[in-house]
Amino acid sequence: MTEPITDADEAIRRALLDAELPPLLAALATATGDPKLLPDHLRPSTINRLVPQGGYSLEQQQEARTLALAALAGLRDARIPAGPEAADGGGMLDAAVRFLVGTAPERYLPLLADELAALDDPSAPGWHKDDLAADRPFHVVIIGAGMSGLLAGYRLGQAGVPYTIIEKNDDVGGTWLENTYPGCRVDVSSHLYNYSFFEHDGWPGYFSTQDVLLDYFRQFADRNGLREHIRFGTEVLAAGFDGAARAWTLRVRTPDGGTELLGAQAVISAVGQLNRPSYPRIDGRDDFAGPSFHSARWDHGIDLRGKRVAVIGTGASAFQFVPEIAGTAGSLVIFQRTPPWLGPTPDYHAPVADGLRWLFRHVPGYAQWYRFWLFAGSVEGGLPAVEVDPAWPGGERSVSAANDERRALLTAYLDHLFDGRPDLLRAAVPGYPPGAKRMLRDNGVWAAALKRDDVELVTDPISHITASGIATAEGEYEADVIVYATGFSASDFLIPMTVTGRDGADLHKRWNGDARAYLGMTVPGFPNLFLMYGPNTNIVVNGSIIFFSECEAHYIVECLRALLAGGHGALECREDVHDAYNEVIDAANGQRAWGVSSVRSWYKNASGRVSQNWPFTLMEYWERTRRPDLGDYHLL
Ligand code: N01
Repeated sequence: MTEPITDADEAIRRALLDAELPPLLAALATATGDPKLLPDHLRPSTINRLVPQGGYSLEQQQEARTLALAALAGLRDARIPAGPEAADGGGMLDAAVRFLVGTAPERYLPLLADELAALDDPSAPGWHKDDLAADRPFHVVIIGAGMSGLLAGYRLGQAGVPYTIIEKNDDVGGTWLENTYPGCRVDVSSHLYNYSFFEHDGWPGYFSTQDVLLDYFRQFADRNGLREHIRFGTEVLAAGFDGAARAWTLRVRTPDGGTELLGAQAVISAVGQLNRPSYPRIDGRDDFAGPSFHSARWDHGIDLRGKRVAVIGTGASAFQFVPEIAGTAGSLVIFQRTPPWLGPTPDYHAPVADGLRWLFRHVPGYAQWYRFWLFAGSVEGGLPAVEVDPAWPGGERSVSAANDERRALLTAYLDHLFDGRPDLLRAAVPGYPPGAKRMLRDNGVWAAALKRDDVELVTDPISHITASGIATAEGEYEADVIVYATGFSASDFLIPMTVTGRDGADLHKRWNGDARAYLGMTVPGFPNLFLMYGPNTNIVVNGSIIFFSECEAHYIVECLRALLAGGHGALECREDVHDAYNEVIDAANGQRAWGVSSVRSWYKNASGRVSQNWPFTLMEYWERTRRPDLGDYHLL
């Protein structure tokens, strides 16, 4: 609920300096019903989030603030009481949507309408098991209580389908529980990186830190009674499908070290992609005499003060913790194999501005419109800049004119960051196209850390690890502590579980290191097994991964509805449907910067196939996951 406005004009004027203006006008128009708040000449010229304020000129910004001030003063003087979150005064909703996203393709409108109504939870199951198959025993086991698993449990609860979540850790949160390294935070806007239907009271920062996100997921679990369905400290070792019983049996390791068998009619794997630490295969790794640990298993018991710390890797994790420990450690030596592209993000570490917070609290629906605005810009996000132009002669520099333009901008940013340090600049400019590897958000702290006298960047390849440090062909770098910031075994889906499907088929043998699924969720031969954040469902330049989880949870629950309503035992993806789908995915990934570049990245598996990334817009996945087409499945 919003709070009534009591502030004087001057205070409102100050708050407006922090406003994101286009969605503010939309919110005020729907709150007041006044169409004059949506004049044609203040329509944003773009929904691209890289362009501030929808492309408003300074004059347009000034005019938008003047209009907003008058509307806010009007709300105050009329003593409009605290209202519902998304008011639609005077039926302005459609006009406001078109005002904001008029530049978006018409096809996006249904998705955007859904998004705007998110707090009403349009994706909630519109059915209940009691109404479809009250007496049919049907229990679902969900593996993992991270962001996806909690969501799956919540949705099943809404549909009245009994479920148990098996979680190897002692708490919820998944990746946000396990990654506690200094400086850990998300690189998607806080106001987008959340469940669309579960609002936060007020995100403290534009990009949330790990503790804030962990708290959010804990609150989600607590407020929705999810914990009583979770068995903590329990790990799924194996899952097998019994074709006669049309049921799964899972073997789990219990907290006391014993094992137990659990039955389920369906299994949802929500084990994540980026959670099994990957340690590099470097000779002598076991010889190191001092302490060493992986960034995702940060050893807070080791005091880094005054120590010589060696860091291997310069991906997203190192990028966040290096600036935090530089200056605490006695010295830092960072081993870089491939530099990341850096996306300038001045507010990366900034708290949400006071004025913006004030507006969220006082303008009915503004938080929703703000989220909607971020979302609209992320449906395509950076995709157009990573699409390959086959006629473009860019080689490993760039994949299209737009990509080359991005390269020039990002290189200019690096020039600026490393001004006066040609040695660091040489090491910092990537030799691959922007988007081929994960780009990192940057506000300058990485370059500032590298420029310190007590920090050294080494680009010579590591030859081996010794008892006292790390050796390259040029010599040895002595260290007291080694931190492996070497990422995750992202393409090892569902490892180390054994998963046996119909007729004894082994999932890992089927995949042979090259995991594929239909819509990232279902696999031929494995009836009633659903994967969340499965193969080719990772997005890297557009949007929040939580959007994908919401699409997946919706689709899976709709599959279960079809089973219960139709009296079917199980559904199993058709091989031809699966294969045709994967051909489309592979062809499209081959037309993205990450597919054509030869650079190493966690987007690809050992065979070089892009097994992680979704190559299209959010729209395509949303459309494909609204309702299962039962023709895609064998019904058992
Ligand atoms: O892992 P990475 P990460 N010798 O795989 C290097 C998410 N995430 O944990 O590039 C030397 O990106 C490797 O070098 P190279 C996010 O999606 C998000 O940092 O392969 N170096 C690379 O530099 C992210 O993309 C957030 O040549 C070796 C590094 O180790 C993903 O998780 C924060 C090596 C690994 O980088 C993974 O990020 C953190 C070797 N033998 C993580 N082996 C945010 O939201 C590997 N490397 C901000």
